[in-house]
Amino acid sequence: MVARGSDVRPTAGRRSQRRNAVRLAGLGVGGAALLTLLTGCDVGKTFHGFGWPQGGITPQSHRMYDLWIASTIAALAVGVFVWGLIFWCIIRYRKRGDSLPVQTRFNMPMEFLYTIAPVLIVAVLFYYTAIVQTDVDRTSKNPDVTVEVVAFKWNWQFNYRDAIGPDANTVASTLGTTEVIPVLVLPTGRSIRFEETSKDVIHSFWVPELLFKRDVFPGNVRNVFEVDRLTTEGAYVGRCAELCGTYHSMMNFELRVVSPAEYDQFLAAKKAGQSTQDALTAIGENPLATTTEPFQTRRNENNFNKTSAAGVGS
Ligand SMILES: [Cu+2]
Repeated sequence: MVARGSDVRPTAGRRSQRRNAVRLAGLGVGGAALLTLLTGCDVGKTFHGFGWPQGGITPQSHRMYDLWIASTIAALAVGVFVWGLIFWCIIRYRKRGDSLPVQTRFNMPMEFLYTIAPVLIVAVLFYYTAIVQTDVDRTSKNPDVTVEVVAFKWNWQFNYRDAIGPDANTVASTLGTTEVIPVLVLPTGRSIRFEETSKDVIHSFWVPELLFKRDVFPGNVRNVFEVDRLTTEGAYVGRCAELCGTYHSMMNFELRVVSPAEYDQFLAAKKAGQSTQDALTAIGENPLATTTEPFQTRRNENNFNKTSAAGVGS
């Protein structure tokens, strides 16, 4: 029969336990110091958002970003702790002889700890995820601005509406064409509701700076989302993020964020019958998109579908 290690070297075992306790305490203090150091600076900025895009222009985008950073730090803390335990065990308990080490099976506190701890971690992550998700998905009955986003192959139409829902009236509209990128003008500081619908296939409305995109469905579907406000004036490229056909990658638009006064002036000019370009010029903005340009298909009767064109003509 093989003697248990603790039977052979009782005092050595107790010394070893004390050393382990000291090391664990050291690890805890070190981890706490590291966390303090990391939270003392802008962790997200230091580590480039841990892969999450930075520079969001809505409160919702910042809440999603904060959730990501906090989740990543929590995951890293757990990861470093587990990696530490693995390497410590590999080195500390490597084989030194034929005698069995101290056996720790059925250690109830330990078993309890590694069952409860993961459940707690998942519960906390779930709690904060549910809160942020509910917040991002929240819509209201009286947004300050409602814009209907109509997608079609392969461009966009933006309708400024006088109320929410499919029965509201369009008071002004901007339509993208092959020659002109559609510019969606919206104000800072006001709540904005986007109501999306498609004329043909599934598209996806995406402005990277919103850190959010949502599919645009055809049929009797209005996909709706809201932002509390846009925080930063400027020009932001918008894209279709759902593979919708041949020129999907060229289906760009521009979001132009202006001051509320300029927005009111722009909308008044549009209501008076001015083109989007003239209305943009009237508020001192560049009349054409500055972040992207129309895609030249270079299609004409000489290089596109020659055979059938010849057939039709004859
Ligand atoms: Cu598309």
